Amino acid sequence: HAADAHRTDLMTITRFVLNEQSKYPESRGDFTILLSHIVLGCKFVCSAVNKAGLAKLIGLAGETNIQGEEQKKLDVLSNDVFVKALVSSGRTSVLVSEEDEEATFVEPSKRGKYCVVFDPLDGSSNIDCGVSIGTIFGIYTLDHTDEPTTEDVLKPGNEMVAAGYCMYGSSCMLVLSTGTGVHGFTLDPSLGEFILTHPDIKIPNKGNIYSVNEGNAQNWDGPTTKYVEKCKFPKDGSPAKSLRYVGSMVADVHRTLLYGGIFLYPADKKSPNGKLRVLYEVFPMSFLMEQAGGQAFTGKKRALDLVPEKIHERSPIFLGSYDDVEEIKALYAEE
Ligand code: P6P
Repeated sequence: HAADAHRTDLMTITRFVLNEQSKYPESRGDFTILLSHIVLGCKFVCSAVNKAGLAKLIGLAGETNIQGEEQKKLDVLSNDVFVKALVSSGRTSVLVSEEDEEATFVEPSKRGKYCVVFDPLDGSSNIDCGVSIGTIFGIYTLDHTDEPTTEDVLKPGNEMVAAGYCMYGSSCMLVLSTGTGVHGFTLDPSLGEFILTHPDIKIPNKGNIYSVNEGNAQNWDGPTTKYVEKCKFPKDGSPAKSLRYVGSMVADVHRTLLYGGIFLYPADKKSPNGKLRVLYEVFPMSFLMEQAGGQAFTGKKRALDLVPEKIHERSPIFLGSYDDVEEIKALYAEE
């Protein structure tokens, strides 16, 4: 049984990544050290999120972040924890966070060969009502020894070497890909360890769930409108799809990854580039979807082929089951 294996085999995330990295003889364990610091950040945020209501951490910090959203104390706390953990790992040179207007350039003595882009607490507007929220991250390698610049993170998602998210919900689950499939680890609070519970996650080729904020329907373009119409009123006699929309990307993407279906945050008249951020929402989730056998599309191209020009750039995104995304690609191709 999984429980027995858990008790005796203890495949922790650190052990799992060490196994993965041992396949690369030249690896010096830098990635494993980087990941262990990301895991530390996730454990801290998980504990803080679970105590938020009690520790009066909810409520406004009185500041607004560059997205113009009111920052909640947990946002600020999570961001501080991740920045400190990543800098202290000594394995990073450039950090981009949803919470910080400018990139963070690590001081020379602590620089390493990775650049990390992350949203420390995505979906944070849901904190006060107890809806699942999460941390999303993507990892690039620094391919030079000169002074690091934002150019080192303004790279297409297809150059990411790893990506993942940690969902703080009924359980705390870290989903990770280092380019060889997608694996899910569940935090065992009694051990303080993430244990491998979902090895080699594959998304179903087709799903019967669509996930979009229908409240934006009046602003959608033709292909998105046609696609959603098709989900609700299928012409070929197939059953209508179910709508599931949490409004927290990590929760919506996690359900899509496990159950199949499609998640859409389209462009609309109000936001011509959609709402979700390329570096630390679109790219990591697209990386995971492709690694799980699904795909991710921007309405114009493969999401991972986007080349961002600004660190907080947005993009429309359609991601999930391979066949479902194919359908919306066909509608955009007709346009
Ligand atoms: P809307 C949360 O604020 C977030 O950034 C994502 O987590 C989520 O998918 C999206 O915005 C929800 O946006 O416009 O539907 O509320």
